[in-house]
Amino acid sequence: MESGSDVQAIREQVFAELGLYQEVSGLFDGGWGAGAEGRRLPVHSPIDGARLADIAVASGAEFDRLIEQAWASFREWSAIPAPKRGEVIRAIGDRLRRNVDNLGLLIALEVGKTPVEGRGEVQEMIDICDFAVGLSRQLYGKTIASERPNHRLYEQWHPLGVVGVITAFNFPGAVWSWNAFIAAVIGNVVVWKPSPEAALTAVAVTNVVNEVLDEHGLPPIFLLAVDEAGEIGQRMSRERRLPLISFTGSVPTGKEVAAAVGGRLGRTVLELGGNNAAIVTPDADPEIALRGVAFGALATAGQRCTTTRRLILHESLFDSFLPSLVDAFGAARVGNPLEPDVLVGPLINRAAVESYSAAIGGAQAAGGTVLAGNAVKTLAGLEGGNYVAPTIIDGVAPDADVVHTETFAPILYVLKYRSLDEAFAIHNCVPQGLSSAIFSNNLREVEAFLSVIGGDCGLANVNTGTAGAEIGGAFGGEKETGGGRESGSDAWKSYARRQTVAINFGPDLPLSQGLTFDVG
Ligand code: UN1
Repeated sequence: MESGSDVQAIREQVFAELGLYQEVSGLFDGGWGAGAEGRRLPVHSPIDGARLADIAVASGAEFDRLIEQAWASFREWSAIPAPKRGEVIRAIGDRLRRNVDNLGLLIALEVGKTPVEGRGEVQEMIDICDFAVGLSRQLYGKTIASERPNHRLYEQWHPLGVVGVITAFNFPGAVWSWNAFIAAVIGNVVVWKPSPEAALTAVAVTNVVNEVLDEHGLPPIFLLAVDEAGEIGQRMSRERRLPLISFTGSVPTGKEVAAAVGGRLGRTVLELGGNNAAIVTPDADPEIALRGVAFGALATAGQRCTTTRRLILHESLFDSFLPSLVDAFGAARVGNPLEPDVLVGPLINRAAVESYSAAIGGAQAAGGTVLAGNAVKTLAGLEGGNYVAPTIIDGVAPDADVVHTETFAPILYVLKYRSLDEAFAIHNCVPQGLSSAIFSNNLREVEAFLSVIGGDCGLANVNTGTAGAEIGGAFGGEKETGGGRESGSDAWKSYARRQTVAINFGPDLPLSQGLTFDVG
């Protein structure tokens, strides 16, 4: 093993740079302190199973105090003019720039991404800071022409207060930042409950961002509560002092969150499962399609919400495109992601490996043929890691249960189509609706895909894959993906309350709709 790929050596270097220890606190409410109940969350690297750290988790009482601190911070933070809040987020972006390599490596260690992808994730955090800085001067409300004389009618946007953000393991920093930095420039305070599988990154990020706030003499606005199970998340869903819960994770848990938050008429931003397809037509550029599908299916070892899970391939391409794709899957090196030429790192845990095997078994039982992969790998020196071979399965019906289920692993189902209408029907027959792609240089095919009867997802890509969205667009999807939008465009409105203001500056009281109401 090369020294640059040694988990322990990199752990030591990254821990020293980021100020992490073997034992860290998982509760930040302005200071680091947790563990009244003595519970510890062990953090293991999926690369080799090594124990990276132990995180002291928050108790219920500690969480309660944290919510009080959050509202105290809100009173101070929301009183600062938005462009000044933007300046603070700019400083946070600069601090993230300084830490881009170390945070990227920490993400690699904790969730098994390649350092390139880990760094890319931190770059997404930096990008959203830049977006949020600009937004801090663009929180526009509309002015509306009033039907009454001497009246002014306009909208203004206020922060909601304290918003809860619950994140998944696969983007342990970026997805929080899409929510947190946008919410913050509007004037909100953020309480974060990260996935137990990626809580160390959350500790490190919380440390970095609050250092900046502290240096500016500002209150803590990015609070953290790590839990090893679901208790804190459930509390957050029920907590009336959290007017918004932004949740990223599975459809079943998302339904529970929606029910609990909806039951108290709170707001949600839901980013749930994806089951994304790429349509490759005879008019596709084969090289671009090959690379786009391979990146979409294999990046982050198939553990993105945006991963390409279904390839909808024209019948004429089964003898040309498909063999090239099988070769590309076979050539993608699986292994220690810290090694330079590895493209596919480990899955997050043993349960994910079991889901991988179960899905392949289910696909075979449904008539599928394995064209590539279908192997759980034990790698020398990395026996505690969770490695699987990228898999392609042909011949399963598009409506088979296994094809409708999101399995967080590098498994691609190939589905045959003849007419474009059939391709769209296959595309839209799954319950999820996050990301979609078509590879074609045919304008008619592309525009049909982008029309109402085409793809039904929140994200539509043409000649680029389903994964790898930029932060500038609104990110999210339809159907069981939950309908939420995060990140760019006008997604910020989810974190704000709209107030329609009517001002009468005249000497009379004219009523709307021309009513008269003379009392005397
Ligand atoms: C996710 O998997 O939840 O579009 C987010 C992408 C990344 C974000 C994925 N920028 O693939």
